Amino acid sequence: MHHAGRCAFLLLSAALGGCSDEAATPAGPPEIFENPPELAPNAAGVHELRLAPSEVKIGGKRYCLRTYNGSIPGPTIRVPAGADRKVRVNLHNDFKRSDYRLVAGAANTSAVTCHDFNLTNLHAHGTHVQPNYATPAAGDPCEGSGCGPDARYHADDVLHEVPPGEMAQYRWDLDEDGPHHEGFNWYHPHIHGSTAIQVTNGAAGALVIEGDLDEVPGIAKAKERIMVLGGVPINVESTRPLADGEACSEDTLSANDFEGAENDTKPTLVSGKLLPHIKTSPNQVERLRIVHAGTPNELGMKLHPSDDPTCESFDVLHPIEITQIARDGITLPQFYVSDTMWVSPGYRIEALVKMPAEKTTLCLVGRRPSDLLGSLVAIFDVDAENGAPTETNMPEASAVAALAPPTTFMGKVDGQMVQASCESVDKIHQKIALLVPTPGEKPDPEKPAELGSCDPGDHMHGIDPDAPTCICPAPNISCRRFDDRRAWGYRSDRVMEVGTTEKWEIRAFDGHPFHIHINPYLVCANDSNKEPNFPHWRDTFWVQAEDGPRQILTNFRKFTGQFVLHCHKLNHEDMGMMELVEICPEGDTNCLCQGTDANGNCISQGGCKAEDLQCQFAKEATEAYPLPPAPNPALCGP
Ligand SMILES: [Cu+2]
Repeated sequence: MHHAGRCAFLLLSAALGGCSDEAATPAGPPEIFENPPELAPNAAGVHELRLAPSEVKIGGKRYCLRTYNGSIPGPTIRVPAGADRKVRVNLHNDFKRSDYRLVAGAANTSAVTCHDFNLTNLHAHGTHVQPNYATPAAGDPCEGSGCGPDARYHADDVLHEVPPGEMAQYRWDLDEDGPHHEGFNWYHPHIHGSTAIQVTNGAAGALVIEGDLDEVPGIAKAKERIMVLGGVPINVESTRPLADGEACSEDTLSANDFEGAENDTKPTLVSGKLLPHIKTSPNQVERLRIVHAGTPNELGMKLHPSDDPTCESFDVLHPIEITQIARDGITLPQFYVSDTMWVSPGYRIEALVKMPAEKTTLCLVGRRPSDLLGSLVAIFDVDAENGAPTETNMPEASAVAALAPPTTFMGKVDGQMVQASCESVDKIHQKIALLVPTPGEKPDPEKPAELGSCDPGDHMHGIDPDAPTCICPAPNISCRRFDDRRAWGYRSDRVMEVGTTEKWEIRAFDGHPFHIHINPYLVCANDSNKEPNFPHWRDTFWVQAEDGPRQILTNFRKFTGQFVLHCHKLNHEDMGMMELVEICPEGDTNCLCQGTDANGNCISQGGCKAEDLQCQFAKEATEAYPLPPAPNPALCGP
């Protein structure tokens, strides 16, 4: 066996030794992994979620964080199998007042904005439901406070805002467009500018939608582990644990600085615990249900055997094979077997691992760009003393594949109903570039020396008359920021007709997890070194520069309205790496506009307002990407 010490580095290209961050190593006895508590609905069938400052212990220290129901992660919402399921959630914002803070990125072309870190709302990530309001159900109007117009519930409405002291009533009608795919999803706040701070405080929880997959032999009795990976910035200078005797309140929040949300060296918490031990038995089939509820970096996770119970050293050359059966809450059409699980922010991975037959230790190690040697994330204690295994057989691949949604489907492509698949649709309907860099010199706008409180009156989020035309702000989608598009008064950034299928090409500078709400999309065959290469359905996937353009097939089913697509590095999203998407009713040509110009004329897909020169440069820069756009003296001067 080849062993590596905690901070050893083996000079073998394939063998990076383990190295756990001593600063993040918990003091005292090891923590034992537990699934997060489950949130039972109240007598009226409502799940009550309260966002509030709460005292939480991490690694033996007390922190005051924004949490759901007092714990990190938030409680699991589990929806049993069934038909016509309507999941009700009342979200209470138990903060008392606003807390405006600066949001600014490290890149010197990033704008400085001011957002209320205590403003919130709720996103049901992975659900296919109405994007704005739930369809009225006879005899079940929304009553009391927190309802939308016409006594309607909010559905997966991330454009709604819930200020301090207020609440909102959500209802996710899972089976409105046919039986909802079963799988592992999650919920979290989604307020532009304040998402990263709230989620990296631990405000996120699992949303389990049950179904036929849960009955498959080999899965039904496997040990279910709900692993919400979070990154509270306990390693960052601006994060302040509670002092002895200090109470947690909205005046003593521990992690309240965007710098912490952006930090890429945060230790990875597993369902709120630092380096927990997972007690299991020889031959046990483990069902790992993993969500990356942190930001910004992807994690390459491996399971290394060790013969020392604390993983001081482990066998780097022989990681255990991991069988992935679902991604993003959707069953895969075939098993994806790999020794590495690449988990990006927003991802869900459902994986099965059969534990070794003998008493041993398995070390779950995560690697990321800022931590190539990797850090221990969790330890599996495999020991017969933990009881008899509940399942020792893996499921049949065919039994799982039979439950995967088909990768060929009836779709309306360019006005024709066809058998749509990645192969059958050739035309690229839209191109999206994640973070277009600006060619040549970058400006260095005045940056605050440190982040902190701000006055929203000083940051009106309007059009900046001094903004240079031929610069792509950082970060951006197709060279534009969400905030700038709103300031210019575009109603939406991308408009599609309901029931249509389009092929999109996504490119990235650097690497970014691309997420669309409401409708999953088909990721086409590819040669990624991190992901399944066969076509499969996703709602978030990592696009990196070295892979070149990646193709997806969209399928905007059933629901009309507005929602968003964005980078799931939540700090990027908060800085403007997001677009407003609108799905229009069939034949509604007035809707198929991004907005109207000064004369009331429709601005069609990809168009710009005449006076919006930045939009015109952005279009040229996106079309040319990855090359720089051709010089355009009319826009950019000589
Ligand atoms: Cu990004």
